Amino acid sequence: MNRRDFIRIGATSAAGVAFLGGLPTKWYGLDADVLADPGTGGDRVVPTFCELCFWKCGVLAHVRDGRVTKITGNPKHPLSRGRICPRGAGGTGLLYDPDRLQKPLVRVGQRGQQTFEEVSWETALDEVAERFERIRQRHGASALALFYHGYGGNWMKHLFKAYGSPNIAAPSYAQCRGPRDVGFELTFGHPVGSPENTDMAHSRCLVLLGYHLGENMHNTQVQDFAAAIRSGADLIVVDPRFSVAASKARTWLPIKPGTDLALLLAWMNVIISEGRHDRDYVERYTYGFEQLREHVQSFTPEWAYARTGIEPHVIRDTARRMAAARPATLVHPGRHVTWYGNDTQRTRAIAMLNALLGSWGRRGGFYMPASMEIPKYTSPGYLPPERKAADRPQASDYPLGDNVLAQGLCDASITGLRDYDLKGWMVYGSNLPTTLPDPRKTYKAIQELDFLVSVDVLPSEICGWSDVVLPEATYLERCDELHAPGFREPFVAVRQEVVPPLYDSKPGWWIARELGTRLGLTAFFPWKDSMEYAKDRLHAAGHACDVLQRDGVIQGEQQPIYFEEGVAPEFWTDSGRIELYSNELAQHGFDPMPTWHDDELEEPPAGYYRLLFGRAPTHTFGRTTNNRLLSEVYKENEVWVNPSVARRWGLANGERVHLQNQDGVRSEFSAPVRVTSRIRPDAVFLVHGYGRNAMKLRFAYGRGIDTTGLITRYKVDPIMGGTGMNVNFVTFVKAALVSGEAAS
Ligand SMILES: Nc1nc2c(c(=O)[nH]1)N[C@H]1C(S)=C(S)[C@@H](COP(=O)(O)OP(=O)(O)OC[C@H]3O[C@@H](n4cnc5c(=O)[nH]c(N)nc54)[C@H](O)[C@@H]3O)O[C@H]1N2
Ligand SMILES: Nc1nc2c(c(=O)[nH]1)N[C@H]1C(S)=C(S)[C@@H](COP(=O)(O)OP(=O)(O)OC[C@H]3O[C@@H](n4cnc5c(=O)[nH]c(N)nc54)[C@H](O)[C@@H]3O)O[C@H]1N2
Ligand code: SF4
Ligand SMILES: [Mo]
Repeated sequence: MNRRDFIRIGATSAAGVAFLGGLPTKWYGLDADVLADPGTGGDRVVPTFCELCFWKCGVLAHVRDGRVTKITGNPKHPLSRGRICPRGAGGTGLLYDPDRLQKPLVRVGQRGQQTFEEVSWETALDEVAERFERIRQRHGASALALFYHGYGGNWMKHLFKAYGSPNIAAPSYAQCRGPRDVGFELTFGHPVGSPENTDMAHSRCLVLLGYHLGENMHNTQVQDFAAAIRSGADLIVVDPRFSVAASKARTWLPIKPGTDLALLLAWMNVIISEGRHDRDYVERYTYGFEQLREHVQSFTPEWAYARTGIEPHVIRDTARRMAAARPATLVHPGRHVTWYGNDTQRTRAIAMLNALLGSWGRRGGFYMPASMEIPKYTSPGYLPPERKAADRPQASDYPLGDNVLAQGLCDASITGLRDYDLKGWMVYGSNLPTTLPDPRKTYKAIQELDFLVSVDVLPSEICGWSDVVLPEATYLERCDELHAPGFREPFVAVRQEVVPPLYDSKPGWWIARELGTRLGLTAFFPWKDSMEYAKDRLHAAGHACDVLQRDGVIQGEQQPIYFEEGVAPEFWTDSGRIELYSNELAQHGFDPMPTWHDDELEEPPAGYYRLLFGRAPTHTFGRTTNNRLLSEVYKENEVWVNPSVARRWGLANGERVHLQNQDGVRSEFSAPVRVTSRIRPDAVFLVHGYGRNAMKLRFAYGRGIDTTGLITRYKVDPIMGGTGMNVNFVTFVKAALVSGEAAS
């Protein structure tokens, strides 16, 4: 396979978009048969799982002469089924990235100046352990925080729990999917999880609100989406932007940004007032239907039209189509849902709409995941931490936030904002300056820290600000914790070393164990290496390790996954039923049923446009922007601008602009304008992950615009503490007018 082949997998052009015909829309449907596998040709093939994003697809890494030459999908692995997305195929671009961290680094200049000295692992680990101990002695273990993302983070979590810190946070909660899982738990007593328990392949009607599959490339989701389209599912896509998914839809609803809740309420109004809900299901399983019926009475399609811009007859028509296909109708819960600060209520409305359609637990709706029982490794129990997490102003804030809030830990590192200050951070696989909203605050917090250590594979922004940088081996060079999630079919998968670590990089488990030993936590790390650890767990479950190592995955027996197959309908809510009305929310002073509040949505000031962002199919935000292989296809983001707006500003297609937000913050770098009627005139759109300013990322540096820098405002979800980030407005500054900007 040559360097360009991998991007063609499944690519065809969009069809059936009469009113916007001719717009190029690349579609990665992940069809298995487009690219014939040329075979192993004598290569050594090692099964493992991917880490280019967090879906954890099973892959087969082909090795020749000690080099990984090719990565393909593992046909035996349920999350890939033999296919992978373009990013996964480009994993060698990370393994052989010439900018990789090679040796442990200790800062020599001022923080943020990005000047370091290479040291031995002994020196680096001693330094980290000593600094941690110093902080613990002065302020307690709770003064240390861990931020993490990615599967190797499990080792660091174990280390921090053993050390006794409660301050462990992943931005993939409060900056990503937290509100959705809380909204679904409040309703069904069950989160959606990852992989999502959506039965999309069998849906006869599929509704996507912003969830932009085809650009968002979570493998199995995209495959199931393609399957639904192939089998003629009625697809309704709600997005202010004509996304790739919208290009596949029978109906695209170009909603006014931030008004999805109004649309959802109107859909419920139509379905209930026309008696189209699943009466039997609602009667048997739900709590509060009468209250809901009354509640949605005033939310008519005419009422919603004034908010959403979607015409009443379209709202009625789409509601009727959803009802006609029930229970095989799936209103997808989405994933990155921290948008406007009312996100738990919006996703709860999605959950409730599904409940009215009877789709939870039903084929074509939501299946009930099954998982393989793999006992935990027996190590000493963690002692409860001395203090609560530092992430909230008061313990009673965000009462339903069941994870630690990353932005809250950042605040707690700024003197005087919390009742105790954090003094040291470890950051594993998370690039906080491009991830947490309002990076001005992130930098302030970092400057106030006594100590910051990062564990990374590339010299990202966070590394540039660290005191010690520990170079981790990439996923192709290390073994990790076993993966046995809830899914359609139970399975357990292994990540194993494909090639030995390059340079002086080390796997996360080793780093955690070495630090643990230095911190007096040897009892928590009794295993020799992660393979021994994995074998121990597998044996306890009665599985053979050699089979797992050979195949990459062991499948369990297929179990029933729908109510109609005999799965007992169980809802872990207070009432034991699906809660359309939530007493729990009412007790905490929140709306027991989602309600629209006209005053909550701010309008853009004159001359400003709402800043929206999303994904590109060949990149995982900033994680891959330095990957030369993946950047062959897409090396810089563009500012999507509606033609009417471009005309008003005299912007030509391809002309470079900076964006400047409502607080006067201007993007450090510029990006080309893409004039397109695929975006509403009240918003602009960018792919997130560009505009990197870490100097040692020699490829990504300075390409495109960083969305996070422009997100100086965010709206916190009062229910669970997620940070709604779609609340910033930007205007254009032509690059030609910015002094010092070279024309390019
Ligand atoms: N403005 C804005 N902010 C966002 C989003 C957005 O769309 N716009 N999206 C949000 C979402 S959905 C999420 S999930 C979060 C994610 O944000 P983060 O938690 O920051 O996750 P990543 O961006 O994946 O983290 C990338 C870091 O991990 C490093 N890395 C990559 N592979 C490895 C590895 O194997 N080991 C180690 N140790 N490090 C590795 C990379 O070099 C990089 O420094 O961001 C959120 N923040
Ligand atoms: N290729 C690729 N795939 C990925 C990732 C990646 O980085 N790259 N990241 C993974 C991760 S961590 C996550 S969480 C998911 C995120 O993937 P999603 O959950 O699909 O993404 P979001 O970033 O929330 O949504 C972006 C879409 O929402 C639309 N949108 C913005 N505002 C509104 C609004 O008010 N209403 C509606 N209806 N739509 C709106 C945008 O136009 C855009 O199309 O993707 C995953 N998959
Ligand atoms: S969806 Fe793509 S990048 Fe993510 S794990 Fe799967 S192959 Fe890797
Ligand atoms: Mo995410």
